[in-house]
Amino acid sequence: MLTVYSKKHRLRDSKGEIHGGEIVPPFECPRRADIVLDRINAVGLGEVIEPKDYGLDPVHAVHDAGYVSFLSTCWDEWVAEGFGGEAIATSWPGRTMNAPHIPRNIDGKVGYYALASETSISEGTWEAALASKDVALEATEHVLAGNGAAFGLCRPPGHHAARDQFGGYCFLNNAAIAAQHARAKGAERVAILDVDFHHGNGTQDIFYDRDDVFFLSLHGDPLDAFPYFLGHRDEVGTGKGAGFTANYPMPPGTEYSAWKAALQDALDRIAKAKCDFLVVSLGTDTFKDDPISFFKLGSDDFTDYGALLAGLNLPTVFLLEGGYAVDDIGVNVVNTLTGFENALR
Ligand code: OKP
Ligand code: ZN
Repeated sequence: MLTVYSKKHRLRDSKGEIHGGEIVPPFECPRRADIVLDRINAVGLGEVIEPKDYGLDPVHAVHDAGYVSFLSTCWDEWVAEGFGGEAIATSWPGRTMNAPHIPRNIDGKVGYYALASETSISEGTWEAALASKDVALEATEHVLAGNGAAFGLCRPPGHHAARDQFGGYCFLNNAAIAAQHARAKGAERVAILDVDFHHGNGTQDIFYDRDDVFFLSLHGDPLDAFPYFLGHRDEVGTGKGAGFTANYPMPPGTEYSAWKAALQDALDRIAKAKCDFLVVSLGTDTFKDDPISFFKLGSDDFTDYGALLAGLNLPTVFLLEGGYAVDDIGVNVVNTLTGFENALR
């Protein structure tokens, strides 16, 4: 399987993350991508290529123009304001504020466009986010060209990024950008299957009212896990999108047998919905030793479900999302990809 990779991911190297009341070294760190790339090369998964620059049109196809402009200038505005450290949101338009106006002050703007405060915007974040969406688009192009499957080694991840909000380590929604690009290039109905431990609230937000992109997510119950406010079973889409969102929240301690049953239900639904293209939001934070998650998958389980995904027999783009047991992330990601490939043989 082809891998698309950009070393520009390193430009996303924030100093700290707010976690458990302290600022700690970010879980979402450059070493994650290094370990995945090392494993790809160690097993000889296939060629590794760099992406082209696809510009901003595919970004504007799913994100708000004001949000994109904010991301592109945030760091410079933060520095110009005389702030040090990194841009961290401290005030939001909370539930009792309608936010009819977007603040002029950068501190206010960061709050307006943030959905959580753990994720700081640091120097180079925008450039890395741009490279990450190019990785997703290049992998998508490769699959659209008839090559079966490809892996986009995206970093930073994307699935928490909504039409006009960042957070959960995500800035541009790589999976949404890829799915929309596949639609623009002729796919009739795209399925986005999100197997990351966390609910893909951003992807759900972007496609909630649409029937041409079917979003399905298996994740930790939002009553117990980030992103806390979205991902419940009764969120099924709206308008003509009703029935084209499916959520599978699962409790702390969920083992592979229960997770696999949810996956099989999701795969049945994708097959019945006549989808002709698949984007997999591939997070391996379902792993038993993940430091911020609570599912119990073992490394062999990734191989097993990779094979199940191949059963859909669809053109498939895998895009990296989360996975914070860094020493194991390479094995777990590549097990999914080789499980998929070996099942096709
Ligand atoms: C990103 B992805 C920190 C709670 C917030 C954010 C998790 C973001 C996960 N105490 N954690 O879905 O892997
Ligand atoms: Zn995650």
